[in-house]
Amino acid sequence: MRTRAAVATQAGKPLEVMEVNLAGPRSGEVVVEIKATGICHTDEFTLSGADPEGLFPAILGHEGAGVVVDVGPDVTSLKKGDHVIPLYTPECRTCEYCLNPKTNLCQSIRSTQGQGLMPDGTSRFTTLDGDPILHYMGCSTFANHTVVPEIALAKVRKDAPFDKICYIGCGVTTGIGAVINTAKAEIGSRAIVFGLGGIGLNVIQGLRLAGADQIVGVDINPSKVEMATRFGMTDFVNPKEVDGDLVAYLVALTKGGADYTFDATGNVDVMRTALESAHKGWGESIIIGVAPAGAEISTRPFQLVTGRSWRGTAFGGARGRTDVPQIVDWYMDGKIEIDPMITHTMGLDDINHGFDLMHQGKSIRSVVVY
Ligand code: NAD
Ligand code: DAO
Ligand code: ZN
Repeated sequence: MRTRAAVATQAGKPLEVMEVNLAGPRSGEVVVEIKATGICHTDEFTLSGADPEGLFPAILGHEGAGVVVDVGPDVTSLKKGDHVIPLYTPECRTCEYCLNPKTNLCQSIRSTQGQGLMPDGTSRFTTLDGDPILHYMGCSTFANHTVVPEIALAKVRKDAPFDKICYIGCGVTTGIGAVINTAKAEIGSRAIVFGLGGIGLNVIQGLRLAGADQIVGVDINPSKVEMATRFGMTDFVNPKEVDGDLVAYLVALTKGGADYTFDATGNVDVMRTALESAHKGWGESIIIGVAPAGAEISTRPFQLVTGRSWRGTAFGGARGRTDVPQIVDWYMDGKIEIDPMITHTMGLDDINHGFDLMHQGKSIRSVVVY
């Protein structure tokens, strides 16, 4: 079939909206009509050329929601008409990783996904001239129709709006999951969240959901304060306005350091501040941000000797087919909010404007509606 897609032809160039060919599903694959997709910082990271694993030409996008329109042989858990959210972290439920409760990093299709290919090692997308176009993170939601392995699709309820629940495909789950699954924050915790963008705001609402007593937000952009306060931030710190040592300031503000700190900036200097502002003896610092290629983190080992620990999380530690439908329920039941974070909506033809808004720091999430 033919479909419309925004193609990343090369690093550093705007996406090109064009018609492409999409081949039918092979064994274990599903064709999804994407109804809406968020534009995430990680798409920008890859498009900019900063992602060492970025491949071109490719159809980016990994934060979508849509409807199953066709299934290939051997697909058993999905049928035409099902509503789904594609998962860049699949859940096969049979690999060594899926069987270990300590991780959500299913590895069953990891190598081909990383090469921009379906599990059989080929791509379903080609240009109208027949040249291959690569998939991205197993999702490619910047296409109106895409092919996704069955194990990388969460089936969700049909009354949930696509233009909001697409955000659960990355930002919402990553932020809330970092609190619930990775930190397992307890009621009454004190926490510090560095970076109040699309991920950090969801860490904040995750902390509110978990019953944290103090939620300190740290950002160099004070325009983030209003939204973060709405989602549960109790204290705001702009590092540019702190005289002296930021760690000492944050430790004093949290009465000895935070039980949990979260980096949602991707800046390695911020990651160090986050680790060192965690409480002596038990504070945990969770890295969510993806740092530039080749960047390294450092601290004095004595920070760890004295009981702080450094951890990381991908997709909020969520097992997508199991956890994502539950997060959609939380949204539909009013337990979490999404709507205020969708600050801009546009058609596929205007997708590059969504990237511009992100560069300018004017959006939390832009959503493309097909
Ligand atoms: P964003 O650009 O919307 O937000 C980043 C925020 O950090 C902004 O508000 C910015 O002002 C703030 N910031 C920048 N430098 C700062 C500094 N020195 N001190 C304090 N605040 C600072 O980005 P986002 O979409 O929220 O993504 C955040 C990070 O999370 C990115 O690195 C992204 O790639 C990563 N991410 C990780 C996962 C995962 O599974 N681990 C998933 C999605 C995104
Ligand atoms: O299993 O080796 C692996 C990689 C899993 C990918 C996890 C990616 C999480 C961070 C990227 C940001 C996603 C938007
Ligand atoms: Zn698995």
